[in-house]
Amino acid sequence: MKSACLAVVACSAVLALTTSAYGSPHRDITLRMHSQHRSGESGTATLTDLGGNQTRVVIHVDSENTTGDQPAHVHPGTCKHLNPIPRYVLHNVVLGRSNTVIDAPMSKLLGGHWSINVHESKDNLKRYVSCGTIP
Ligand SMILES: [Cu+2]
Repeated sequence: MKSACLAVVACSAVLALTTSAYGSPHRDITLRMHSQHRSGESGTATLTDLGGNQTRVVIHVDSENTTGDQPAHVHPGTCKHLNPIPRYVLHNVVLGRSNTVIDAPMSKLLGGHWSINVHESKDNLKRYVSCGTIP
């Protein structure tokens, strides 16, 4: 009798863990990427909850004025008050596109504490060309 009871408790615990990790994925979020320093690189970034503590980040920005690869990151802070030290490295934006899976749960990225930014080039990282605050 006692062992049957323990088995039920164990199963419930496993079920609870599974549900919290994978059971209720967040909806996709699309945010605006704003052009900075007259770059003309505005567009969107879309976050997709992949479960398992992973999130896909897809950037689409206007690439008319760009050449070459542009570094992109998730930084702590809002676009207005950006911490310059990146927390998650995204694939370079090439012709206005970047698509990266990062090891961060979507729940961690929500709440206005993080921003996605694009830099002009690896040789001119200081010039930010596009930014969007994750709502
Ligand atoms: Cu950056």
